[in-house]
Amino acid sequence: MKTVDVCLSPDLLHLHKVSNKIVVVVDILRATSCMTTGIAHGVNSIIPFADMEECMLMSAKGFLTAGERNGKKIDGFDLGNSPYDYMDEAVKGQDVAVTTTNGTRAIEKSKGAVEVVIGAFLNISAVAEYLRAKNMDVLILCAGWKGKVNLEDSLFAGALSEALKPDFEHACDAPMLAETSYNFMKHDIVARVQSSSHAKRLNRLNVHKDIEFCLKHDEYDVVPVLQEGKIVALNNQQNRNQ
Ligand code: 3SL
Repeated sequence: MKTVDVCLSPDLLHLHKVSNKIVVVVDILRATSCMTTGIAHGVNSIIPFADMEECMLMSAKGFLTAGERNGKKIDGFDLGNSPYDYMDEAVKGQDVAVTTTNGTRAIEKSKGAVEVVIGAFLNISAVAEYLRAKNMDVLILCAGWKGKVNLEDSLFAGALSEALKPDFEHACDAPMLAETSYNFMKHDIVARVQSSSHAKRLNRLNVHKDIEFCLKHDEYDVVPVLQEGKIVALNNQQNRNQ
């Protein structure tokens, strides 16, 4: 039987073998929610950069630049790291270079995987359907915050692990832990996440509406995947059933 595992922080990724797995990267607040929103709203491609300077250089190549450090939009960049930035008509059809504090770093670290999928509550059912159709073990990698575990990514890991039942078995105890947390909190998930450390950080920066939006389930039916370093939509039925 296929297995699902959860890595609660990129700093724990060395404990996992990814070369034979699909890695689902998640940064609910807000990197992978932004990427999912962008792809759903017709962004052509999104290139993730761990390094801010490298990302900035993409501007000269015709890319829009996007991202944050410690939650704040980077000076000189075209977009910040709000899903609402990616809903703008002007972003449709564009290529975006993005760098964020944790999310793009987690993607960078996943590059040895067979496939890297971008997960969020916004597209959780589409991602689950895609994973069920594949004959491959799955690792859900939580971006966390600077190496530390966070609530919202762990809750997503539990929700996705739960959604993969009964086709997958747990590779270790982390999926069970995450599922139990999700099932305990899912009925008032917005209130629960509002008390998380990163929601408090965002609220201090006057970022309020993003939090509720990023916790919406199944807003979009897209599966963003990393292909040759670019995040693009894998959204036709033929590809999903491969
Ligand atoms: O850490 C990240 O990758 C970001 O998503 C953090 S923030 O929500 O934009 O502050």
